[in-house]
Parts: sequence; C-alpha cells; structure tokens
Amino acid sequence: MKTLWILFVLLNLDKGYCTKTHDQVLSITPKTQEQVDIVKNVSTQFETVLWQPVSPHFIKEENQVHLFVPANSSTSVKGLLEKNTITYEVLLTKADELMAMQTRDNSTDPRSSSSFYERYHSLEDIYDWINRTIQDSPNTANLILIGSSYEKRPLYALKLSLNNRPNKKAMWIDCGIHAREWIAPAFCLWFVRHALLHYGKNQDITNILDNMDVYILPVMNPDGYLYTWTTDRMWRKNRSISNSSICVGADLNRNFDANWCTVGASHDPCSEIYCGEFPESEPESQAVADFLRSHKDSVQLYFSIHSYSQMLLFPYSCTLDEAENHKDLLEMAKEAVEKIQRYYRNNYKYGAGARTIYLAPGGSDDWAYNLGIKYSFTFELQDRGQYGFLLPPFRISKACNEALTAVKSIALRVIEKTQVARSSV
Ligand code: 0X9
Ligand code: ZN
Repeated sequence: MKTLWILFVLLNLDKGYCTKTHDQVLSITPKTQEQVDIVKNVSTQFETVLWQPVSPHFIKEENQVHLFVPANSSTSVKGLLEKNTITYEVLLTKADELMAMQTRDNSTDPRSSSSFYERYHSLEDIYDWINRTIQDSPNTANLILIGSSYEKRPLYALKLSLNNRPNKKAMWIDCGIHAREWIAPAFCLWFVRHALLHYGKNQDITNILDNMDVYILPVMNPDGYLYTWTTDRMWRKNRSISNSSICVGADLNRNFDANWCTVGASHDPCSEIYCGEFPESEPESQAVADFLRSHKDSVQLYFSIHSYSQMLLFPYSCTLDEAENHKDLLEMAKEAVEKIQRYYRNNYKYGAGARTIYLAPGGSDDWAYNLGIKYSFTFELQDRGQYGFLLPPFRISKACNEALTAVKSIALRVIEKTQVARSSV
C-alpha cells in the first residue's frame, strides 16, 4: 500500500500537479491608456520589480514592460492581467533558478583560468582580484583609492599605464553604477585582463595603451552590489539612508550635476530614479566627479558600463538638445556598432540618450561631457530582455568581447582625432 502511495505521488509530481511556483519575468504590452494605468498599478501595488522601463512613469501604450514577479505575487499579478485582457508572455519561467546559477562557483580561482572571467564574482572576490592584479603587475597596474561609499567601502580604481610617454592622455571606464547590472563589473575585469594579457601582442590594445592610460573603476556602487549578493538581487541604487523617508538609496546616475533632477528623475526617495538630496550628494558620485575634475586635462574619453538593452548612448540624456560634436559621436558609435554586428552578429542601437531611450538628467556621461570630456559614452550591454539582469555566466564572454570591440574602436578613433588636432596646432 505504502509503495502504491509513493508511486501515486511521484506520478502526479511528474504531471505537474505539485508544481512549484517560480519567480518569473513577464513581458507585458498594454494596448490602451486604461491598460497602461493598470500595469502601472500592478508594478507599484504588488511585490514586483520593474526591469523595463526603469520607472512606472515611462510605461506607455504598445511598449513592452519587463516585470520581475516573485513567486508569491505570481497568481495575483497574472490574474489581474488576465481579468483585464492585458497581453503578456513569460520571458523567464524560472528566474530563481537563474539567480542561483549566477552565484554558483563564484569563489576565487587563479586568474590564469579564463573561466574566472566567465563567472560573476562577489564584492569580496573583486577586491581580492584588484589586490592580486596590482601585485602581479606592479609596473603597469596601480591602485588608486578615489573615495569611499556611503557605507564606507573603498572605491578602488586601477590605473593601467603601459609605457611612460610624456603628456599621455587617458580614458576612464566605470562599471556597476547600478547594482543589479552584474555584467558591468564583469566587463571591467574582462577589459583589464585583455589589456594586461594582450599588450604587445594585439595591435589595437597596444596602440591604445601606448597612447592612453586607462583608469578603471570596477564597482562604482559597492554597497548596492553587495546588497544584490546578500539580500535583493534586483537592487539598483546605492544604499544611502534618507532623513526624510524610510526608503533607501539614490540613483547614482541621476545624482550628477547635469540638469539635475529635471524631467526624467525624481525627488521621491522611494523611486528607482531618485536623484538624491542635491547634485553629488552621494559619496560615490562625488568621488568619481572629484577624480575626473582633477584629471580633466588628461582624460579625453569616458565610458560608463551598464545593462541591459544593447545600446551605445552619448550625450545628451539630460536635454533633447544636440551635443556640439554630435556628428563625431554618432559616427564613432555607428562604426563601433557596425563592428559588433560584423564580428558578433548582434544588434546594438546607438544615438543621443534622450532621443534614443528617454530623458534622464543627472547622468555621469552628460556631466563628464560638460566638464570637457568630449567623447563620453554610456554602454548598455547584453541582452535585450531574454535574460535581462540575469544574463547567465555562459553569455559573459560574448557580451564582454563585443563591448570590448566597441570600446577599442572608439578609443582608436579618439586617438586618431586628437593626434590630428594636436599635430595641427
Ligand atoms: O537610466 C539610466 O541611468 C541608464 N539606463 S539603465 O537601464 N542602465 O538604468 C541610461 C543612462 C543614459 N545616460 C544618462 N541618463 N545620462
Ligand atoms: Zn544602469
């Protein structure tokens, strides 16, 4: 009898009668204004996280909404959508399993093993990696402490300086301004490895490093990044405590002094696009701004690495106005994106931020641009929503290689342009 009962349970499990509910990501397309309002409500009233767009304010008719729905909200959210005949499909059926996959085998391995770079790493491991990198390459990689985070974690940048030419120019790359965009820190590590391993062997990276020093900040938002590993994988902002609200964190990419907190950012500390109390109120954005201010004569090229949506953006995002060298920026972005298409068969959109995605003031790229760094880009890496922020480790290599191709293409153009400019004075 007991055996029969076990058999019965097993059979039913197989048929799915006892199926476990999972965290999921839904792609929802509201078709009318009424449906837009319902989707906005769903994203705020239920325990869900909006992946795309970044804030309910941007939800529009016929535009896809990517919504992370934890298992416990699944029935009510889907029920409500169905009741209102709102079209949706399940983008990720088992997001919880993907999350588990992303943190598997994250422990420190010898960096010689290439698979180290094809995995995501905890903050502690990244700090450890930084230390080992400067120890292993003492003549070429230097450690710079540019400040500390709200919770007093160090903000370490690496300076890659491969030769001692006088008056060398520089480029800056920051990664992980938004905590949940894990592919971004992975890219910073990828870039450093590529530079140190291929200098003198690969013509492009050699040319770049012969003409430019590279400053790399692998994790611009360490408190947020740590929080995504320990508590909430979907966290975006930093972890600063507000004195006017119980909500935590400011969006560091709305906290720079570029049309700060105008349309496209929010004064509400509970919003994902909260601009902070005042420009550079957050220690992380202040540290980056201070560093760039004091190096503005040498830094010619700025990159901020984000995900997801596959876009190469340039100023402005804080206004619909065109940047003064718009044509140059457009040409560089176009060339970089064409290379990605040619070598990796992947499509990236490109253009001025405000016209390509949305108005988003207070961003680091616009601020750097206004400081005088005339080649300034924000890179949204893979993918387009298939996995979104939960891009699996097996996709890291391609995502980073295609971004690397684009970064190198742009850096080479900047070198070319500025050398011509310098030799003609
Ligand atoms: O909204 C952002 O901050 C960026 N997109 S993300 O999905 N990674 O959050 C885009 C930033 C574009 N540049 C500026 N807003 N300045
Ligand atoms: Zn981002």
